[in-house]
Amino acid sequence: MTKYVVDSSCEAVSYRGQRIESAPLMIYTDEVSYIDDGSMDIHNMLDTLEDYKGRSYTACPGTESWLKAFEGGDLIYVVAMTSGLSGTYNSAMVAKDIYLQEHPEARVEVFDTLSTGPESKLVVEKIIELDKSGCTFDEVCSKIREYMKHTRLFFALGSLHNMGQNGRVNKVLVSAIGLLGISIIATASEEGKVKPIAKARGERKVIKHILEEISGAGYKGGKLRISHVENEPLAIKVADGIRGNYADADIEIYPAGGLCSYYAERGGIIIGCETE
Ligand code: X90
Repeated sequence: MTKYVVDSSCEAVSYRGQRIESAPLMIYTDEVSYIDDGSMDIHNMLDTLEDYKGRSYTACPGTESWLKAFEGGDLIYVVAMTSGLSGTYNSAMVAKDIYLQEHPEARVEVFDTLSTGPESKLVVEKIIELDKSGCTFDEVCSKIREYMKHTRLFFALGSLHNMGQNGRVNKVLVSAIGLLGISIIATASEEGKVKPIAKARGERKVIKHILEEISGAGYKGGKLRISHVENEPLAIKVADGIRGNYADADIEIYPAGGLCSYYAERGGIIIGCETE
């Protein structure tokens, strides 16, 4: 059996009727914990953590979660979020070794997307498309490595509090964001880390920056995926802006999952797109 496996930051459970296995990350404080398995109450988590005075943390999927997702597979494609910010990829590689010892005939390929969210989603969608189109396992793997050179991630966040407290961005950057309605527009760097592009005050400027970045990156009307943290209006405005230039753009908008909601925080949007 062929299996398509992602971590929960990828926010994908199925594609064109094909089931996708998801290994959950976790968000926790000293008092509560949330497992990002599709059943968690994201709205409640955002409220709870907003009022919470102590620290909060996240944890990548453990090897057991990956092994459970691999179970029964003999051709297994794994899409893992950026190794530049998370242990997710490493943990998947450990699980791969264990799985192959028990199933030496199986094939397991783990992709480090050096990204997350909607860009990882584009990758798993492409894996499924290629696999269903009759490519061999090795062909899918080499085409995916090429495909990942032609996708990008952009995001606009109104707060970097949770990224800062977990050491995922420079502290100096954190303090300026959120004050006076200032958002940060950023991208995933080539090393899979947060690379700031601009600060902008007000939604109109945020949209302008995002549209400029997307077109500057070489987006030409292909696939574009937007996940948002309780901010569908902003996602729709960005999509409308894109459709102004590319009426037939393949765009999907959806609420962010638990892990991305925690880090992107209320109001944030994350965009993955294909580039030429
Ligand atoms: O605990 C863990 O291993 C998870 C750590 C995840 C850290 C970053 C998650 C970011 C989620 C926010 C915007 C996208 C930033 C991506 C830059 C590569 C979404």
